[in-house]
Amino acid sequence: MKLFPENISTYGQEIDNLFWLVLVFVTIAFVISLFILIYPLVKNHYKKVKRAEYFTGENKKHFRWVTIALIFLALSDFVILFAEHHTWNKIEEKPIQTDVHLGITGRQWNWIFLYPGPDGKLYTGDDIKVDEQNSELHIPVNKNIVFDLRSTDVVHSFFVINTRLKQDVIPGRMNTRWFNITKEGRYDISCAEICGVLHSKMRNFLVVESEEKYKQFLSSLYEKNTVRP
Ligand SMILES: [Cu+2]
Repeated sequence: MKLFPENISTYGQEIDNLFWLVLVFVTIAFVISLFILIYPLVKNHYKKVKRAEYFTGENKKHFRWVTIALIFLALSDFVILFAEHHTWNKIEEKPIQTDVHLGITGRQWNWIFLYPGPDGKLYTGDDIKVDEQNSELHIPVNKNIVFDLRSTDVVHSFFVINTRLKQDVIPGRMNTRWFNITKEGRYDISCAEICGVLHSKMRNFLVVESEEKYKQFLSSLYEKNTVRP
């Protein structure tokens, strides 16, 4: 049985593992809480004494159980923090080598892609902007793709489920994130933050292709955007 959408990024598996770890703790806490809630209900249902008692937790015996529950929750939090530390650092920090640097901007209601122009550098005069609904973001496979995330209006969230990356984009702030995609194909880019009436239409696509095809795509993009006299 396939529970998750296909993972295509180098760090996706680590995120999935963390998901399972969190799920284990949450399930244990859920089952224990339900037991504490339901067991006395069933046990006392047929008893004559119906009055409920109120425990303030000051009694030593009661206080002990409150403390045990607290310690269990705190410990599981620490285990999760410890386990996620490495993965989160990796995703938050830029990779040592940037192969492709892009700009991605959220607006109501599509993602805007900024490619470096023929000089290969972003934020120079020849950058090319693609600002269309349902447009595709082309990137080469097996390369470190670093992108600056921004918003022009409200809070959006850049989400490519197959990469396991979800990042809020905040007006007035820039967040830099990266991924390295190991499988060619066409994937959904969505917005994971309700951002207005057409939020559900905020959909673009990630096209992962060979280096050759990516270069061809860039050349055709440059040709299209060249202003001829
Ligand atoms: Cu949005």
